Amino acid sequence: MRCALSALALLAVSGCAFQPGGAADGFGGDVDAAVASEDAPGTTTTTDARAIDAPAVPVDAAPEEGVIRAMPLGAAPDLDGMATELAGSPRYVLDLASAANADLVAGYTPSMTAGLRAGYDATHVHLFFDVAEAKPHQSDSTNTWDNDAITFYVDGAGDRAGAYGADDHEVIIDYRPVYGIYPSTNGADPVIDAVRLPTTEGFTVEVRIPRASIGDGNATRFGFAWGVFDDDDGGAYDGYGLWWARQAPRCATCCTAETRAQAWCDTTLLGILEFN
Ligand SMILES: [Ca+2]
Ligand SMILES: [Ca+2]
Ligand SMILES: [Ca+2]
Ligand SMILES: [Ca+2]
Repeated sequence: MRCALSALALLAVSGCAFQPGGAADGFGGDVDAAVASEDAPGTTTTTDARAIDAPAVPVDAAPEEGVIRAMPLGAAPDLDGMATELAGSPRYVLDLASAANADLVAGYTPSMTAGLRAGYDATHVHLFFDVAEAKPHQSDSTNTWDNDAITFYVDGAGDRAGAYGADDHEVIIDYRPVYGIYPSTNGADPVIDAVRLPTTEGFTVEVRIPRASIGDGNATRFGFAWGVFDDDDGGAYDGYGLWWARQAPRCATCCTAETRAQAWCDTTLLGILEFN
């Protein structure tokens, strides 16, 4: 199980938006889940014949293992829990039944799937997570990672050097919604502005991060990984896993509090997020 870290979590007010330094949107309530369940659009177009749902900006690079490709936003950014402005972004799919570096407790039946779309504009990186599970969402715990949650990891320098440096951060946003950035002692945190929206299938989390708060502020390719935590019965989490974990020599001195290497203490596991 994950070691306890001091949380830098900020509790949202009764609404579903949480914006440190800004006003909450107060956006919440059930919405149609179409946004959370729609298929990823096609990602390449090489002939004159184009599908009518082709993205406005075709991905110009072939899929690359472990790489999340962020697309230019296709509409004005609106932090509302809906993926409208990310309609042209590939949707990367994670199923806890087949997740990388999975940590599933005894007796847990994998029962959470999720998707991620990424986009960017002149000032921000946008991340859109859609989570689906049939069971009620758990949000009873103080630790973000012990609730139903999405998580992502940012290595702003893109060095994936192992030990968490000032440019390396773990972010967890849970269902309450509360977020934490870990470790709470290193460097300047990325600025998180996010909304969690319930859907009929689960929930979405839409995040935007000022590009100026990632690495040196000019990164268009940086270390990145993402995953989910599933808690199905209260208390500690029951399932955790990553979309992808890099195969690389691990940092021998990084995760001494864990039973094995984990993305929150060893950045050699991270993949990449790259602007298209
Ligand atoms: Ca949106
Ligand atoms: Ca780093
Ligand atoms: Ca759950
Ligand atoms: Ca549990």
